[in-house]
Amino acid sequence: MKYIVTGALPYANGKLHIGHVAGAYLPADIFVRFLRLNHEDVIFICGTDEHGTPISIQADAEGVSPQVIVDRYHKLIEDAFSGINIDFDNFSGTARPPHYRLSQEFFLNLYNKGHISSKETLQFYCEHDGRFLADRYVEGVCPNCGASGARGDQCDACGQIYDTITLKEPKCKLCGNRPVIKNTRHWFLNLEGFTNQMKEWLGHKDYWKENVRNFMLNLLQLGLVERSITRDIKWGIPVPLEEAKDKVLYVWFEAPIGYISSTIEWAEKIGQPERWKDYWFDPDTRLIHFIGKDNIIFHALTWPAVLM
Ligand code: B3M
Ligand code: ZN
Repeated sequence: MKYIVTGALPYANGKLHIGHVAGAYLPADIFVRFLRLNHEDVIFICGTDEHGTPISIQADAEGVSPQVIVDRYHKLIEDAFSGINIDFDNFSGTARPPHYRLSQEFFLNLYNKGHISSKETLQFYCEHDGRFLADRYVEGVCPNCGASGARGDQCDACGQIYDTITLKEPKCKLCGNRPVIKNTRHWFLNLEGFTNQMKEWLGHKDYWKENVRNFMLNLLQLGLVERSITRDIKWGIPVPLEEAKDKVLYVWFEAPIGYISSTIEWAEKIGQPERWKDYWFDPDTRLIHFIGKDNIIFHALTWPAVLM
């Protein structure tokens, strides 16, 4: 049996801390060592997550470009992992050109198959800063559980994702002002179309942790909806459509594709450029993701749908 084991790609916006290690990486490392002791065929894949508002907010705060932040923390994180003997087969980063190309290919593929559509949406816009407030640029009270400190794209307290403008008491992260609501076009992944496949797939996951499985079953019961996968920010992978020139792909759409682009980089480094396909294209390969609890929805819903 072949195994692809991944550790969630840490954002390149700060140092690695003990919580990261205890949460996702030490368990993954133990699992990989166990598999290897049993002579299993396993690759252990990771890298840094280098896009999205976590990176651009840090860059804004320091008054440098996002690439400066990415380069600095990629190195620090990689060194920290080797310092504690967590040895990935490959440790890549999502701001590298091959990852751009692969992510755009995924987008176009889904688009051409009719799984992506666009529509005008309402988004928070800060008149003081003159920008749309994507994801972490806006904070407020979670429309689902009422926790404060919820962001535009997700609440870390309950793990839910929601329509940004449903966030209560919104405040611009940059200036603290209350944003207004403005129109802008975005592209959406139509998850409804994957309902039956997701049900069937989830039905076999009786070995998942109960909280993860219940969270997912509950989502299915509520009904899968479309999720926006583009953003009005500058730092990111351009949406590969003429009519979306000024938009980038949502970080949570492209970051998991980093598991594949990191494996491709590995195959190239070992001089067998086609070797990644042995893992990713073999239907018997077991793909095991080690993640934090606020990453559940993206690894158990959107990413599997994209792979389907
Ligand atoms: N960077 C979230 C996090 O660090 C995110 C994981 C991506 S895995 C594809 O919490
Ligand atoms: Zn919440």
